[in-house]
Amino acid sequence: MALVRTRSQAHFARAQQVIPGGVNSPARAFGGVSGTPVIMDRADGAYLYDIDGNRFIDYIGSWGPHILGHRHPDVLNAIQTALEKGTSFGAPCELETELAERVIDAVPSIELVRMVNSGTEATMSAIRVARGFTGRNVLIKFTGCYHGHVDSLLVKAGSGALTLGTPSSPGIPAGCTADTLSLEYNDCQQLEETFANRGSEIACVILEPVVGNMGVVIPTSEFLSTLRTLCDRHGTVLIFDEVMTGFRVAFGGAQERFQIRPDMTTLGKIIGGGLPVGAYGGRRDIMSVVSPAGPVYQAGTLSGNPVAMASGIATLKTLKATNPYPQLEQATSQLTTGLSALATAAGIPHMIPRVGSMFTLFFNPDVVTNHAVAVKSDTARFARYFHAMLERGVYLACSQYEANFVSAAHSEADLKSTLNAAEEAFALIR
Ligand code: HOZ
Repeated sequence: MALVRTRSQAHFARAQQVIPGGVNSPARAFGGVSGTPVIMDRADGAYLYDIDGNRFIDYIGSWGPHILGHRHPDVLNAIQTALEKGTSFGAPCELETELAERVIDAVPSIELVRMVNSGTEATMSAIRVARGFTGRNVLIKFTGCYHGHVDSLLVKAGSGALTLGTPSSPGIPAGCTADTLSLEYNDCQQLEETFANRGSEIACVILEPVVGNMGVVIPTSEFLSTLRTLCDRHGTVLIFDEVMTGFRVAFGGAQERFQIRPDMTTLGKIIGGGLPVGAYGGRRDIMSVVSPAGPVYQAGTLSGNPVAMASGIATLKTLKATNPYPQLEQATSQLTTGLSALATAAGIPHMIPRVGSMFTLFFNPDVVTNHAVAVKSDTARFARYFHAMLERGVYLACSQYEANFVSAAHSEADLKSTLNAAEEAFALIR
């Protein structure tokens, strides 16, 4: 029997009257899979509940923040306690220093850190700081990586931009992107050549050290070490955008997992525990140029917001105390191994890159190492798979070019139900 979603559909029609495309972020619009989005009512643990009363096993976790599952009691308690004391002071508070200390403790390459409100703000500010520090303008990014909707970074971008076929956006003056070079991920030769030609002009290189925004793409160790070497050689600031991977692929992020020390790091998602928090930080000499310590300006009315800080602190505290990472690794590996066996049995060409608890099922027989390979995926088959899983109560990222996330709240039974759903879905889409 088909899932009843009449209330969701009616509400989406209403939302479209007052919100562009009916959504507040394009990645949610089901643009890559067609149909109408599910309108959510509440969440708990590993589940989302929509306004029609359907329950879904959630593999998005709000696009990454909910590594502990929804409504973790420690996080809720911390938010409630902070709320009692006020929602925003517009003045320093103790909580922002505590979260900064916890971030620095977990990520040794970060010596000073500034709190902001989103990943976009974090990357935008990090780029400004790198340019201010080096006195150079050129930046390198990688095609298919997404670093939020920053003008200079919305060039050949991933995530919703890639899904909706607008990887570079109108509304951005050519001048904003004139100094942005977009290279192919994992291509060491192209990187070497670019540095050989323009090394002295390059302020920074920014990358997702595991890509989540063209689906999960794993860096080669040669790629990461080449980046480090070239940046050192040319005095270029190496920025790891760990908005998605920070506290996700290891407590200390991808830099801990791969043992590469960037000069700057951007964070978001998990450090807010589900409330809006971003952060950027790095070497003391670089971060010392940030105002008011130095001349590079960056500010925010709600930055360091006490409720958001409390949520982030509780999340990091719980992650440190419970160390769910081995369990997440095991559960996600069990899930992706199971999915791969079922897809193979159904004769469906696929690849499932996984790092820790992030994974993407690509309907693509080739190893996805970069954007050029990722876009060869069978997105029509993905759309059919997505809807077959949704019908069976499994809520996946609604694009081939996104990561899925397993949380500490996903049980053995949830994984089993997901695999049962996938077996039926694969039979329908082969
Ligand atoms: N940029 C996020 C996924 N890669 C999407 C955020 C959202 O739409 O909620």
